[in-house]
Amino acid sequence: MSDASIRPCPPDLSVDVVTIFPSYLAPLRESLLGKAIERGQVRLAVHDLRRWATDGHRTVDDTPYGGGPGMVMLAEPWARALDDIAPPGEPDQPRLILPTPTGRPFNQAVAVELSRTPRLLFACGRYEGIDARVAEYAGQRMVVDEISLGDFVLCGGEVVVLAIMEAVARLIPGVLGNAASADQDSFGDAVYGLLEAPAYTKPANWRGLAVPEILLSGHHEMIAEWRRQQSLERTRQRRPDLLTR
Ligand code: J9N
Repeated sequence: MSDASIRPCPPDLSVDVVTIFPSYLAPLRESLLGKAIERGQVRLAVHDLRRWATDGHRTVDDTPYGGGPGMVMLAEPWARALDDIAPPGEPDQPRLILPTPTGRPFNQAVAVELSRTPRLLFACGRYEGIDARVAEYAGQRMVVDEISLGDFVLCGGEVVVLAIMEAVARLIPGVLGNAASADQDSFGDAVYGLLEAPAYTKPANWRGLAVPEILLSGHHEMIAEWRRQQSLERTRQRRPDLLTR
């Protein structure tokens, strides 16, 4: 058998991140995702957008047409980055994730969807966003997904990538210590159904605060019923929107 036929297994998930702050993404190599990268189960490449700048000053932004505050990221460095990472005409194009406060809201269903996508390419915008033609250009050959982490404003997409990748990584079978796929369903229930009941551990009395008696009783049926009650009450108080859906 020739050496050429001996090759490592391809990763389950391949992730590219383009940013002007590559060190901001260092936490991606920690913890469970870091271990998956070390095992070769996940491939991660973080790229500095300035590598694809076209001038000596490594400029990646300019003033907005139509006026207004702040700067808009130039289309050309982004297009060069996309063309290098995912050359046009090549099969198996990644899904392009664009973090933006104007995107579709991120939630557990989106995390599940992304965990089943073999190749993700995150484009971290800063300032007042990326020239809108970049999404149009990428859309000519890849699925473009503009995603919001919630109704608040961040300075850039880097923290969004950290959050999305943590949510996605724990759903990849074998990335989590225990059976990730089994966990997926119960966590799905917790997120889409009701909020979880409060949790307690030893000691039963701590600084004058007691664990609810029922949890010490050993009556599994009644405990389940109590938890259900707590879930309902919490959800009614904190997330009534979950009950009307
Ligand atoms: N949900 C969300 C995303 C953002 C971003 S992405 C790039 C700049 C700001 N803020 N809030």
